[in-house]
Amino acid sequence: MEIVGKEKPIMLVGPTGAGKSTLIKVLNRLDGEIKKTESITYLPYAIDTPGEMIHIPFLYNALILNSARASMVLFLISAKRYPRLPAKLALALKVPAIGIVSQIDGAEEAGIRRAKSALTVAGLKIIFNVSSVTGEGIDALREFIVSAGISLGYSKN
Ligand SMILES: Nc1nc2c(ncn2[C@@H]2O[C@H](COP(=O)(O)OP(=O)(O)OP(=O)(O)O)[C@@H](O)[C@H]2O)c(=O)[nH]1
Ligand SMILES: [Mg+2]
Repeated sequence: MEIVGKEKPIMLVGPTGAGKSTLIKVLNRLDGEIKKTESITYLPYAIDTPGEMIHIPFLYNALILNSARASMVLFLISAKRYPRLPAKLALALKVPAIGIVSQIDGAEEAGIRRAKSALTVAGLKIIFNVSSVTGEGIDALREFIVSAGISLGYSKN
């Protein structure tokens, strides 16, 4: 598989278990085992971050500074957990950010609404609903990223 994309990659942030590492694989049509992300990880096609970047306020500064190395930040909140993000955090970033309500498969409507509301509080205006398991919403998200001029590391076939 050819890895394309020479420009800055996307960066994923959000609480532990929101499905960031899984979504990176799915967006890029990659297989492989997913382990808990322990530190900021620079992949050729994305910057993966550990949930701790959101859980530990001491790390917000590192998050904001590192966002400058990305072309776009994806904020993930699971529809299946009680989400919480710092108010207006997305507005402090150096690059555009979008919200992702993740894990919508089998989630209740109320969970999806709650996650969306948490993303709105964090300052996100464009929000996608996705499931990395069923693939729902993934094509629309991929199209949005590519139409913003950002390459993903997947082959077209
Ligand atoms: N049902 C469902 N489960 C998912 C989905 N995406 C990820 N998961 C599961 O959720 C768990 C956490 O996924 P990860 O991708 O490791 O989450 P993460 O956000 O990278 O977590 P950290 O690395 O700890 O910050 C794994 O067991 C995944 O299989 C989804 O769309 N639907
Ligand atoms: Mg991870």
